[in-house]
Amino acid sequence: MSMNITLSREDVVRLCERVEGAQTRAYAIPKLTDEYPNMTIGDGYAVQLELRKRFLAAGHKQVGWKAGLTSKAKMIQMGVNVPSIGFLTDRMSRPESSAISTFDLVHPRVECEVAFVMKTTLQGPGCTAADVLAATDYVLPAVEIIDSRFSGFKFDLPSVVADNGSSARFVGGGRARYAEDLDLRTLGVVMEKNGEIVTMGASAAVLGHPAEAIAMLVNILAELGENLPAGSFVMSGGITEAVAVKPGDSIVARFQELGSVSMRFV
Ligand code: 0L1
Ligand code: MG
Repeated sequence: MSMNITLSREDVVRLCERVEGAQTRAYAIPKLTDEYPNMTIGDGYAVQLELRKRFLAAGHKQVGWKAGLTSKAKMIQMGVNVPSIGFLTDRMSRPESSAISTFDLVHPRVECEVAFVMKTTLQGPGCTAADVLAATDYVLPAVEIIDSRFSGFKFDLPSVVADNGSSARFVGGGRARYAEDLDLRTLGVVMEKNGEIVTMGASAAVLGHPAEAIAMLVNILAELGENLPAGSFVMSGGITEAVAVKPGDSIVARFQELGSVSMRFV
């Protein structure tokens, strides 16, 4: 992946302000490459870094990271072929079984993910799934509520990365388990919307093993000059495609061995 930055500092700040406005005031914007067709993935991460700095300066606390676009189903659904990463803050977290407002979201969709909590810091490059498992404290089931801010879901990788990988909200829950007590590759998951099964899959859909997605995330962080600190909460990416939600919908994600995570939208 090329982390080459072609945008000027002024353009990075301009695009960051555009994305920040769309995220905090919940409106759709055209994909950034309409105006900057030569934007690279590195440019996307430069905008994302600027956004992270602004949120942290405003008092948000970073709690971890998310890997995105890590399953074939997601890549096909979104028409991209490389995974992405984004940061997670305390403001995005919602309790299990809570009512989640859609008023401050653009087009929310939900994904079932395995989340990892790290006990030791990981540093790439060259991080492997085995390194990830050795550094993991425990895993737990999670639902990510993604919210691409781009009109008509028209986007490409540089735009998605700049928009922090569509990160919006997340809910961790169920039962925390030690990774060594599970076969993390073959965990089944079923998502129900309003009592009906809408999608299902197995965790191997995420790059063959969810720990592979965390290793990829650590290696992307290394390219950005960062590590994955101990204590981080990290989501490994949707096992199935994302499902749209609207006010009135209730979601239950049932994970084999890990219990379930539920929420409703208002
Ligand atoms: O969490 C993710 O898989 C990132 C998805 C980015 C694109 C989208 O909005 O679906
Ligand atoms: Mg996701």
